[in-house]
Amino acid sequence: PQTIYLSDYKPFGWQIEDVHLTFRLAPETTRVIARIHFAPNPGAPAQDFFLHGEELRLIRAAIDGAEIVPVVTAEGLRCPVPDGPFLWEAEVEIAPAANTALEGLYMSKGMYCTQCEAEGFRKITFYPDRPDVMSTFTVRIEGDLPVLLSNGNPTGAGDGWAEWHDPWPKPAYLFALVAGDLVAHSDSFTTRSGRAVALNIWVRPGDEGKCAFGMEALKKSMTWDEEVYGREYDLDVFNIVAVDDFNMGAMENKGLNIFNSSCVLASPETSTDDNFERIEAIIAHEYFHNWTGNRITCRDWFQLCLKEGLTVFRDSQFTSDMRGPEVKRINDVRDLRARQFPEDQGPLSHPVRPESFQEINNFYTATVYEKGAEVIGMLKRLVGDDGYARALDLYFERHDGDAATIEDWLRVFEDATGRDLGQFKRWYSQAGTPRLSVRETWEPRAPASTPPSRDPATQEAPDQARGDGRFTLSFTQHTPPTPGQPDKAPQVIPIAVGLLNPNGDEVVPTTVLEMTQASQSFSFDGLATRPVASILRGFSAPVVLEREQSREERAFLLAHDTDAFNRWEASQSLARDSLLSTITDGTPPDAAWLDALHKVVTDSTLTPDFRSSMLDLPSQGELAQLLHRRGNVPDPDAIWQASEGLRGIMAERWRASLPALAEEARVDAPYRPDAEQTGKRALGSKILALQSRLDGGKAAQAQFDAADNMTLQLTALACLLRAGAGAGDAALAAFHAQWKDDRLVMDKWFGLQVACAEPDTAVSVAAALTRHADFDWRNPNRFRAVLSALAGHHAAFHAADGSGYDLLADWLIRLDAKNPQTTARMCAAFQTWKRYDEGRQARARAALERIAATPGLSRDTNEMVTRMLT
Ligand code: BAL
Ligand code: ZN
Repeated sequence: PQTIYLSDYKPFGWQIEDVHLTFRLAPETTRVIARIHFAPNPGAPAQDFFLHGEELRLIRAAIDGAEIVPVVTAEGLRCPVPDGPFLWEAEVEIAPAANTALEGLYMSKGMYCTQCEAEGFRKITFYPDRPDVMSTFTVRIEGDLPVLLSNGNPTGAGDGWAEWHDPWPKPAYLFALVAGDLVAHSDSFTTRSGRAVALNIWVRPGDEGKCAFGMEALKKSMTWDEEVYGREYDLDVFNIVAVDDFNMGAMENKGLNIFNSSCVLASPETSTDDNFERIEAIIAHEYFHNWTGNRITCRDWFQLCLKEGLTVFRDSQFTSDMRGPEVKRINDVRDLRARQFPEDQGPLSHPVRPESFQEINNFYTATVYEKGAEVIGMLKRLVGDDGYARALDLYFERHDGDAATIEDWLRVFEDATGRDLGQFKRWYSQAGTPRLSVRETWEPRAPASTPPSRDPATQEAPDQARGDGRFTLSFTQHTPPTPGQPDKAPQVIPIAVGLLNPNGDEVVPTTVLEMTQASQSFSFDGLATRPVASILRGFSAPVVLEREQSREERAFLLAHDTDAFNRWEASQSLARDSLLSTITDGTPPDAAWLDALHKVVTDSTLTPDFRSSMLDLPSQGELAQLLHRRGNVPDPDAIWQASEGLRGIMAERWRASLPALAEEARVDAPYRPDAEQTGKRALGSKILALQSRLDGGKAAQAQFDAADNMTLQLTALACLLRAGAGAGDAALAAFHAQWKDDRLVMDKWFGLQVACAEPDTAVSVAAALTRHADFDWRNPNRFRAVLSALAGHHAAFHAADGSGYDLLADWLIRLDAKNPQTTARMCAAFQTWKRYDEGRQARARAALERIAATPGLSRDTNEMVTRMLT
């Protein structure tokens, strides 16, 4: 397979003035007729005229009305063209019903829909399918279906046809078409400059009752983007369509967002609080792309983080504003550690802006998205809120209508703030998670007049804490080698620090230390007593902080830190140490930590949401990661036992408080998926899980029987399944009987059984579910429900006999022939295989080699397994 390099970029030799497409829809024989005005691109080097095209049957092609016979290959076509502007015409035939890859134009339950990002448009017609070629589109759809949609504004419709015009030049990856028997949940929005926008969420009949929440989220997003970023919507209509068969979560096509139905449809009875929050965030994300992605797009796919990192950062800001910043930050860091850290620290490691790829679909990763957002968070911290606002205003002003690069992005920050971001740019080019270690020094008598070191960062304590003491933090940074990058240079690391007095007062509020060297010290002068340092507040940089800190100090921070994230982090760190001691030498859990945690969890002055987050234990994958970093070979069974044992001890130790906590978490008002109720239910579900360890599932059964919403029903079912000994059998059957006709709820039913199974049965539970009559493996949601749940069950997936690896490999091989994109993404489950013992490694390697040896393996999956085997 061909490798594509960032350094090889060259502009396309032609510009496109306009595109006219006519679609004559038929499941097996759709005709696509294209009329495109090309003109030479004066800024491009000389080149042959080449249009991408895959799986197209060319019926006819013409230039300026004269028929031609181009040279057609599996990748596209070539032909001679005139020196000046010309009209290109082509008619092709495609078969949407046979398109199981869900890229290009395909069918989902009788409905036509498209997915063109990144390179799906070339399966629709011959075209320069690259993001830096932008044009206006006029689309005519002919088909015997009631609803015919495309991008932009509607310009005409009649019996069996509709026409659309999108006045905003866009690259082909933002093209969309939908045709089906759909109903709309409609509303409207007036932008702040007075444009009336018709809003529609289009769904299959029967789902119209599940659109209200998504519509509210859309309107909130539109208002928020106006208020916070000054961005207004720019068409007369904004359409969202829900599709059951979809590889991703959603897609930001101009004016016609297409959503995986799981990411838009919601009702209290069928969706959990987590579903509601995720739907709100994804609707916001796709809407925000209208400016960060669509109006300003990417020059090439290497710049993917330009739109994705920024848009994830923007949707995180939105969720913080809607639901509270503290728990959002905690959740984002948990997610980063669970998904991005393994990627950054394993064979799939790549920079936020990769420099080469074989299949771009394999780079829609946590690194590009989530680390890309972290990089923007660091930038904002470094330049301040005002600097960030000025830079973003300049970005929109300077680059509206452009296909831009990371260089363009950084230049607006330099121009708006006067900072040199040359070194900061390494965050985009260096892969791997930096390790940041810190040493503390306390000098009780060090008058402020004597400079402590060559560093300029000396801080003065406020008056009330004045003394002669100097506290110094000495940091060292180091980024381990990653594939293709053996040596790393120091990065700019914003380290947010606060200092507390032993009595709990904050003597130095949050201060951002800017580390630029491999080793660097920062001193705080004029202190009366040795402070306790709260370092990396708010997780101010995506690094691994290696800090030797006494348990007493961490317990102190857990109790007193004014930074909510670091309060949580102090507890996580104690939890990690406690679990690691249990795993490595059987030491019982740290009682002092459990008591300190209990104090926080029962502190009713704190929000239930935060208290619930405090009850989260480090995931088993995270513990394996940590053991590996410390030079140990993780034993998944020991990790499982220690984690389960700890939960059992928490339940016993806190037995007396659980009923009162459960009562406090009870919601009496009618269901609302807002932050307040969601926080209470989250706390309640953690308490129920502990109670279930004591009562065998009695309280959970009562909750299951009484539940009037999916959050309570599903958390109760999970507790019953985990209680074992058949405690969940009746509830599982009742749940199935109640929801067997709701495909999204049935995805939960499939996934939960695997997630809640004991390690020694989870693989057989998953295997049995793949034989269930409702296991439609061609549907990505159903496939993921079972097999991602297996991959996420640490002890089961890494079963010593290799059965977890084998089952996943069997299914990936089968799916690859139909849907390479989803297969390749799910291959990443194997990325940590080299951490484990020799037996497990041999079995994982065998599974990967079996996938690699599959005849006809897709380019997508081949690239992933090759990177993991190298
Ligand atoms: N652009 C692909 C889907 C998303 O990130 O919104
Ligand atoms: Zn996105």
